[in-house]
Amino acid sequence: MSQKSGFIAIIGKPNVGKSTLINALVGEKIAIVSPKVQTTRFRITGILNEKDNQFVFIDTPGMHKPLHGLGKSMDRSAVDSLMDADVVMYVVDQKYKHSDKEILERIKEAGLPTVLVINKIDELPKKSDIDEIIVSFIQEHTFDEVIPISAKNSLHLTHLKEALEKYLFEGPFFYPTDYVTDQTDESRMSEIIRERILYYTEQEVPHSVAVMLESLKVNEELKTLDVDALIIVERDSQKGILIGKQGEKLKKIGTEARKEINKLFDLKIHLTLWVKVKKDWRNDPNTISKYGYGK
Ligand SMILES: Nc1nc2c(ncn2[C@@H]2O[C@H](COP(=O)(O)OP(=O)(O)O)[C@@H](O)[C@H]2O)c(=O)[nH]1
Ligand SMILES: [Mg+2]
Repeated sequence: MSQKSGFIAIIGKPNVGKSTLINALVGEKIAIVSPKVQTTRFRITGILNEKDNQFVFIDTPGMHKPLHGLGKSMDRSAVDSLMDADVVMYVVDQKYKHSDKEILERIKEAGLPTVLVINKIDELPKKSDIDEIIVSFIQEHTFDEVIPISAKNSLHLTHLKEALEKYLFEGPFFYPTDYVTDQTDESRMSEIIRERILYYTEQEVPHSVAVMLESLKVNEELKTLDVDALIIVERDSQKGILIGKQGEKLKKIGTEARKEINKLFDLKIHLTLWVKVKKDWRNDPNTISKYGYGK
């Protein structure tokens, strides 16, 4: 049998479960997940090798109407992913709405085969609820396949992979078979820290936060990796919220992030978090790209 591979763009509105899906497909945390919108800020690839197939999934920030510079760069990265893709998964978690129209038109313009993925079916009590969602979409748009799944419970993912396999191309693999992502370890670590921040903060704080690793040093004596991470917020008040009473919150964020990183990379890190205020960084193109979100 010959090798087949392809790029699969995961497109959809914020919060439909795109990042949960890429993690479930690859079987490892590639992209962070949260109930808050705009969790994913840049395009992330997740690589799955199975038999003679290499699936390169591209997770994207959700398509939405951008309000600031960071939002614009996020929206662009979703559109760009269409240009690289061989097939698109359009992920939804509810019936067709007018706001789906614009996104579906962009996909149509790209001329790519499109699989409609109905996610979160674990939350739907009746099979007829799934059917209603399917009908609402196929009345409005032509899809090549329709697959209901639950990314959270890994339900029907085999079915989904079989559907996608048809759109892979014969040829050599794009990535070595031991790669799960093209993100750097540093990027994955700072994302895990950001995920913990999203978990423990509310309202405007999650959207105002950026995380950057300042230094990584191997401590030969203790056989640990010493990591300094800088958390950037937009206002003094946000810095206060993040640190919490007597540093309680920041400590919790640090402890949980460290555990998660230790587990994921199978190493012992010693993590120190710093918080800095940089006013209005989300509208500063230089800062956006410096923090790894732009091009
Ligand atoms: N019940 C249920 N929740 C899900 C499922 N997939 C994702 N979620 C939840 O939906 C929220 C958004 O998920 P995320 O993957 O960050 O969405 P994204 O913005 O599209 O990347 C999180 O709270 C997930 O736990 C699913 O299959 N079932
Ligand atoms: Mg996401």
